Amino acid sequence: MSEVDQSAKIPNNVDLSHDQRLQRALEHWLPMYLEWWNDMGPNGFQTKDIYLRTATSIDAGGWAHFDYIKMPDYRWGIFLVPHAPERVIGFGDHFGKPAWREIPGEYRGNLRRIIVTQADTEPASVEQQRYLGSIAPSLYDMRNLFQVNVEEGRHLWAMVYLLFKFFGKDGRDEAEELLNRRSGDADKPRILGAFNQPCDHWLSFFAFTHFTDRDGKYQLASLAESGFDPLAATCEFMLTEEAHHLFVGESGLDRVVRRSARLTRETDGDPRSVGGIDLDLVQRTINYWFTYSLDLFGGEISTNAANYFGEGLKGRFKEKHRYEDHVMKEGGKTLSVVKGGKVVEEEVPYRNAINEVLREEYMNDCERALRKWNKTLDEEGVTDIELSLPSRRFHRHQGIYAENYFNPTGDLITKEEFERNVPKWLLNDADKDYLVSIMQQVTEPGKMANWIAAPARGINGQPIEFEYVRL
Ligand code: BYC
Ligand code: FE
Ligand code: FE
Repeated sequence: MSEVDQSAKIPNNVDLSHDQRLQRALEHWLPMYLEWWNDMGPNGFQTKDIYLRTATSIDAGGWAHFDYIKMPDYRWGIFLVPHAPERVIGFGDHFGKPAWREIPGEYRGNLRRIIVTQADTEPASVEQQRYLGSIAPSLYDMRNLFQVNVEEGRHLWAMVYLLFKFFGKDGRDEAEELLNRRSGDADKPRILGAFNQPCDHWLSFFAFTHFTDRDGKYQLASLAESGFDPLAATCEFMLTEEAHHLFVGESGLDRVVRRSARLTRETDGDPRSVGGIDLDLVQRTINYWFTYSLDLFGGEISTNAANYFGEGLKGRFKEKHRYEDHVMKEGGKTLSVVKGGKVVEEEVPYRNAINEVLREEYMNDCERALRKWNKTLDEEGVTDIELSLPSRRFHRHQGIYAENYFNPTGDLITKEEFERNVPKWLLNDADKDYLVSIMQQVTEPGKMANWIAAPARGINGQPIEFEYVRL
């Protein structure tokens, strides 16, 4: 692994200049990527100066540089965290053997699938968020949106690098397809469900960056354990950027909760009368994005997942530190399954339940955030309302619960009962209309829309009233 080459057309620390074929291939893809960015990236702000951070190094301390730039001039680069040459595979059937620097032939198909699936989510999220700039609640928030967008673009680069370097013609074809699929398109949709759902307002944006980017954190962390070392190294660096996306989501929802609580109190329970957001609507948004994000972990019982683990391709969250047995050939995991119209416990072989192991890590993390938001409600003097996460069985489209209907508490119900309650349980069209009606762009530095509280502090030590976007 060499130093970061900043002068190159594509900044990188993978010695691109010594691999002419790969460099040419990526430079050939660059204009196609830019065309996609201009068509599908943030709408209406491409010529504005935005106060953005750019990854410039892999040093934990000073890895990013902040400055005003125009988004299309962002330096999308390729950065891998350097790994010791003696790194070994940390789990599965090859536990303890040297990590792979090249693709093991027998796992080429599975690795390609994992990498393409990961890659596909990155541009999808940019597409989903492309109209949010023009209804941003502040310049601070607008800047954060664009920061997330350029970094998701970089995450696409991270995956496309792997496709070009290790998968030959197949990789080049996949890289082009990544720019051809479109979020929500009936004919060529993005691969995973959540990435085809609309994200038309900032409540969804914050819930998406909180819940859906958080799936990203857990998936990337499991891939950072991979025995295929280049995948591990690139995912490890992506996690550095991901922390900010999660901050945007979690703190954004916290600010909405704070403001909603205050307005609820001030208006005697009718925050909508002053253009605020009621806490029921916040709850429906949580229910919606949390459940679509649960689907992103795949089926509870999955041979794909068992294979990925056994083959050493995809580990568990913090595999080394949180687990003792890294092979897990024996043993099982108890799941709640639906049998004969009832929810009953059943043990399944552990490796087959590995998606559920990761999903549970994720759910605990989501619970932590819920406790924080409920504390915020408390601080604002709202004590009769609590936000909560719905059951993992509620509103699922993947896995063993997808065939049945459940209420948010996780009890089996009929289809009719479910459908009757959808407007109460899930973000819906009327909610969308209301939210879009109250979200008008706020352009005065430091000022916030009425439906959201100010953040605790600005970005990179700048004050909140800093001009984060020069309009
Ligand atoms: N929607 O064995 P199963 C991020 C498919 S987010 C649609 O149950 P498996 C980001 C599955 O593909 C992180 N289809 O699941 C966040 C399979 O299809 P085929 C993204 C789904 O394979 C915000 C079938 O159902 N990274 O980075 O064990 C902004 C049966 O699959 C869904 C990754 O996902 C779904 N939700 O696990 C920007 C990591 N779920 O083969 C970025 C790589 C499953 O029958 N991906 N299916 O056609 C993986 O590790 C796995 O593919 C999954 C699925 C965990 C997603
Ligand atoms: Fe990402
Ligand atoms: Fe992200």
